[in-house]
Amino acid sequence: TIFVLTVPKSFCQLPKLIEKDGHHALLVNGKPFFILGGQAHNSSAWPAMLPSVWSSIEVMHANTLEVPIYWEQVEPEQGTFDFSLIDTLLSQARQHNVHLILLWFATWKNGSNHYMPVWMKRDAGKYPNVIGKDGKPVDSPSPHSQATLDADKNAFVEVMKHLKKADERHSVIMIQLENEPGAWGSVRDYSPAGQKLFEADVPSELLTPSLLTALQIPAGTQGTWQKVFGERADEYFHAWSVARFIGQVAAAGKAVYPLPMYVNAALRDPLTNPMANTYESGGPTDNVTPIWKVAAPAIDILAPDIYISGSEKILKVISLYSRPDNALFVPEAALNADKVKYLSEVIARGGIGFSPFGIDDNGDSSLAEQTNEKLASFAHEYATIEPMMREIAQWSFDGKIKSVVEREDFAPQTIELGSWKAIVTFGGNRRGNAAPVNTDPTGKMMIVQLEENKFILIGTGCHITFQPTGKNAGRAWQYEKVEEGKYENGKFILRRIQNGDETDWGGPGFGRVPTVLRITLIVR
Ligand code: N0T
Repeated sequence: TIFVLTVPKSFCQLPKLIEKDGHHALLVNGKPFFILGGQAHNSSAWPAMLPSVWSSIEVMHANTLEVPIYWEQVEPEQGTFDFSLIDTLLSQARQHNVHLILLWFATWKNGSNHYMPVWMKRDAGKYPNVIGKDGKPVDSPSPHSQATLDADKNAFVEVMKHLKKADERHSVIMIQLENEPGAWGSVRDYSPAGQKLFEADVPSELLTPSLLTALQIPAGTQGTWQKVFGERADEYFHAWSVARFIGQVAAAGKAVYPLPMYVNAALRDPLTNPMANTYESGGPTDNVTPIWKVAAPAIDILAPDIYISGSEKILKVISLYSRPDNALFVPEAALNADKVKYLSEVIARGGIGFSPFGIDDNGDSSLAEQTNEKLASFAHEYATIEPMMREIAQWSFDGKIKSVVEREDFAPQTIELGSWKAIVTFGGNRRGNAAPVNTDPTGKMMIVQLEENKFILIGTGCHITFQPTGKNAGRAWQYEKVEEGKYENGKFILRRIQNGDETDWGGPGFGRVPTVLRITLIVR
């Protein structure tokens, strides 16, 4: 007997990004997919470290592992390539039924050249660093070296060739180019090569009316960097140079194997418009994303790494990076409980994924328990969302989801839902009566509007009630049904109906572990 194994066509579809009405989706096997991610520590992509990485992925209920691949390991000698680590990652990802995002730690890692192969580090003349204003070398690679660009491009193309062959099942759904590129310690490259370019005229690609508008420069301005961009000239020049470099690496890789690609940003303060000597200069910070879009069209997404605190700042970052031309993706967030609520916000904004950083025990097994504790709050969210991830990704893409997060003042918040207004009050107890306020503002509520009067709610640390508005304003109302349950294979599975004390005292309550409710309302 001959068995013919038919692989469904969707299985072979390349991961792809799409956009509709400012909402984005990452298609995996042809359908919107939301990345419930976890990122390994920097030095954990070694076979001996991977058991802890996978154990954390399991504990978290993550569907995607973000993991570095190292240029120094991939090309130990110039032109000699070692893909053993990539193959190990691919086979283990399949075993664990988890997707991968590979992080190409190459010319830039946090603004430095530390992942360049030794043969490059030994030849600083050929692969130079940035020179600071004081004439001294800075610990950051120069974006103006053709030799460095050629070497990075060449190695990355080999990686993508290998992936194309070795990953027909598309375990790898996206690639991060470099890591937090830019420079700490100098706003730009003052080397003779850099200086010459800086003193030349701004390239015409950068002087389009739409870009000048985005950068708030009067239309028609032209001339040198200094003349066109004034006090921002140094930073914009570095952003242009770094983005051009990485854009060419990405384009070369995509020509071989066109996976979605992104670059991550070490953020600047999103509220005070500080100068670039106070943050990493040249990376895709919020003020230079328009430059990056023009300089590096092969980069699909500019993505914020969220280590800052405070809801005002973080919500601002989320809105700055979710734009019709930029899918919102948070590839790194500090692994602590106060970041968890923003997962809902990213989903509600039509984003494509979220991932805390540093999920494994980092080579110290005595930290395993502590690590699991830190993972717990993400684990509760992921465990709730994971079985309904495909539905959530579709609703998010369709713009059906709204979210509020608890602020530092613990104040109630409202969500407009057409002929209903939802009022969310924060407090840690399930019961409406005598609910204490949360000790930390970790509460949040996400609402999916399925129909005019029918909603899916996922929340923690809050209560919700409704008010008829618009055409229903002033009418009496009540719950038709408050169903608690979960999604499985696209169907809502009822656990119980909430009524009586569970709904009468200030509305249904949500504890520390997220609950999924399906609520239907009626007016009388
Ligand atoms: C992140 C991580 C890892 C004045 C830090 C954050 C990761 C990288 N960098 O653990 O190194 O690979 O992307 C930089 C945060 C800078 C904060 C500066 C505050």
